[in-house]
Amino acid sequence: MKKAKFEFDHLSNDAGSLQRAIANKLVYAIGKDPAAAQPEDWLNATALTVRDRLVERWMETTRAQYAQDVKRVYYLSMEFLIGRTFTNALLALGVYEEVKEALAKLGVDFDQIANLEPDAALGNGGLGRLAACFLDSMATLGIAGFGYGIRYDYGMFRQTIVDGRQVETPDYWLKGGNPWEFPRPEVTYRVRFGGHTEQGPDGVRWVDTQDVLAMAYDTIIPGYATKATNTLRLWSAKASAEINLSAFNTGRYMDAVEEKNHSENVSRVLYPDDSTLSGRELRLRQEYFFCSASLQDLIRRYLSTHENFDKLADKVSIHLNDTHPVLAIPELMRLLIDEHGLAWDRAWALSQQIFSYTNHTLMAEALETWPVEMLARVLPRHLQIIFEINAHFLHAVAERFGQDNMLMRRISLIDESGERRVRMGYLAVVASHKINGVSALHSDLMTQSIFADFARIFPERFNNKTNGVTPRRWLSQANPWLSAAIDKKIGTSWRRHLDELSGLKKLADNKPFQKSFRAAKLKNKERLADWIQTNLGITVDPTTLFDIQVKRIHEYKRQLLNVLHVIARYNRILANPDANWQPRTVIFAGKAASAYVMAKNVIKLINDVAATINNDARIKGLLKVVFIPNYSVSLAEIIIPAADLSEQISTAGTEASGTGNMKFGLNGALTIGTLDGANVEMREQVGADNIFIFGNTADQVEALRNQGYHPRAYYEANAELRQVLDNIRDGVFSPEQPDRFQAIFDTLVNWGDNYQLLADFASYVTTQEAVDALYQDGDEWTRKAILNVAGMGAFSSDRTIGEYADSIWRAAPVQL
Ligand code: 26Q
Repeated sequence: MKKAKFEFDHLSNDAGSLQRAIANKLVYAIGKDPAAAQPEDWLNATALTVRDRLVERWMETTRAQYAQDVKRVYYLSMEFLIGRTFTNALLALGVYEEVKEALAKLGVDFDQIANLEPDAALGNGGLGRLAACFLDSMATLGIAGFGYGIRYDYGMFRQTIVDGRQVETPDYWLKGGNPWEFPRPEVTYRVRFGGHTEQGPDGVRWVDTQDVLAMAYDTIIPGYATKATNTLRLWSAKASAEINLSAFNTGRYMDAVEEKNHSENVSRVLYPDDSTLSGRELRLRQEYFFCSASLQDLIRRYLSTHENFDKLADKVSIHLNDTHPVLAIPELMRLLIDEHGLAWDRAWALSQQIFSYTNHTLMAEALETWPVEMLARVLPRHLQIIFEINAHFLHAVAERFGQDNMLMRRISLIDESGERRVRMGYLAVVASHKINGVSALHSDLMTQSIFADFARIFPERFNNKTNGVTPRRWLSQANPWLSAAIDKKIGTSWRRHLDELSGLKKLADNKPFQKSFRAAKLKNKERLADWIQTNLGITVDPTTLFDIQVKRIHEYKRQLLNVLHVIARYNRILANPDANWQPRTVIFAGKAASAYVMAKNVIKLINDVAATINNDARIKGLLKVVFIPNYSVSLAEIIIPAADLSEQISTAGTEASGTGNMKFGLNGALTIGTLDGANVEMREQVGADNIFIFGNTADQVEALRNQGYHPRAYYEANAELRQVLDNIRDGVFSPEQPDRFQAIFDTLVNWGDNYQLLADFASYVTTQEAVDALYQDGDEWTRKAILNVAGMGAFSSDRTIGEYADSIWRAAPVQL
């Protein structure tokens, strides 16, 4: 056959070419007359123009990956909390200034259209954002990494505050279209549910299933300052042909529409719980839906260039982001055995080399289990496979350690203590060759607590990979002022080599650098103050100390401890209004899971305390409290650079890592925090003198719990604490309903104070005094803030991904 002649334009990136390209897109792709174009149209036209410029690199990378037959890493995650793509793509391509200029020539305001882009909020919080940072780092390092997840129609709910309370509204993020994605209707897989299994002559058959189709949508993930790009492939549910045909043909038109809707519900909405689990069947179906489609897809890709499965484990790594994708394990076994005819032992050996698993929480209530009864109904073949894995595993353990029935009950993949349930974490551990925690402390505690038995059985599997964040989004993009000040001193390559920030250490005392560092911080605080003024109508003074806690609202994260300090400070100011107080603005933001009553109470309390203090003329602006609604990635990019003080105050032993802590440090905030998660390593990196550590250690927390913790004793012994708690109980912040916060009081004083707020209160308040004192010495504060930035080099997600690639995935970069 004659080779077809195929040529295409190589696209230019100068402002003039971009200007023409954007105008062309507006007319020919969007179909709008420039005279009638709305800002949204300009955004979409510009996004398509930018996307074109990513495609060439994308194809080149994909070809090189095939030509070099590199190992591919599949990062399976129910959540990818991407945020906005526009500015990030421009910076990755190095065309930010050019596009800005092109738009200016077209009479379009860059900032206006950039702010119109909706966040892709396909995640709850830390775990989902980590997945997004990892995609950025895999692409930047040239690792052939594929993200696989779900294209939810509705992302994380939008939070509004009505009367001080959280109200959730749906986030239909696709309403204006998504210019970044490529729909791939030809990449569609059948995902089966229900039915039953039959033992046939050549193996097990899974029959009488109800099927849903999974259709792929691809988004290009650009690497920073490299041609390497990767793919995020998200699955959307489509009704199968049978559903579309059978019922429609038999005249049951409305039934058919309903059935179609029902089957497409599987990718409808992100579950907004981040650690109280909803054991809903739809959630299980979501998990299986994307695992099955992803596994079918990656096997097809592998088989397109390999004749058999001999090299599967050399060419494929599958990483499980928490237990949410653990059904990928029995699904791989099913595909290899039932569809491709491999023997059990061979399929199992391959699986064990291919899977690795990250644990993100130790808290018992967040560990995923599914009722055996439900699995039997929804995924009967997978349940069989899980039982068989369990039988093999328990048998092997008995061979090695003897028949210890207590041990067997403890480590069985099936919890038999009540209604029988499958323990997804244990399944992940048994099937993976590597299991990691996300900070040194967390990885340590993991092998001492939830996986203690397994760490004795498989010690070589357990390891630590301390989390990191991408410096592109979290410093370069979010904080152009500080970035410019840093560039002037150490050059620009810290964006790819964050270690180079250590070059700022010697500048910590340098007066001109201190001055530019402070000027950048002030700019960021002014930007946030403007945002608050415009959007909330609250005036905050950018010269006050900005004390910020932003994260999901959770009892273990102890926003309530922060509130206790705020109230104590309020009382102190009232008692002594003319003392030399350091003025503070205390800022909160975060969403509560929609069914988490206590977390919602905390939001109401914060807002009631804010209303009381902000309207109390006696305070004379010495203290302000602001709750910023609808915390999101794009808001984080404005809030975090404005912080003087970062609140990382979880009960020691509960926050697996934290990543907000790193983002704040990178932007020149000092941390007040407990020795929890990655705070421990941050202290090592910045030096104990440059971080405010308070409270009990994880060991002390545990000891206190074991010896019997009595919160009421702290209440009785500490008059200031007692006053604060009595204020809450007596309705000082809720005079129209004095008993509104009785449950908060009881939780802390009478019902056990599970997260030991009262035990840490005194130490926290004393440490806050030290914060004030240091802030009064501006140069000394700035010196320490610089040392914090200088110490954040280790917390780049590039470092984290480098470690995963070397020691877990054994994946080398593609050569371009
Ligand atoms: C599971 C089943 C059903 C419904 C929801 C869930 C679910 C969803 C999300 C369970 C947990 C999550 C999210 C957990 C999470 O974000 N963990 C955080 O992960 C970060 C990245 O490693 C850490 O930095 C944080 O410390 C950890 O809390």
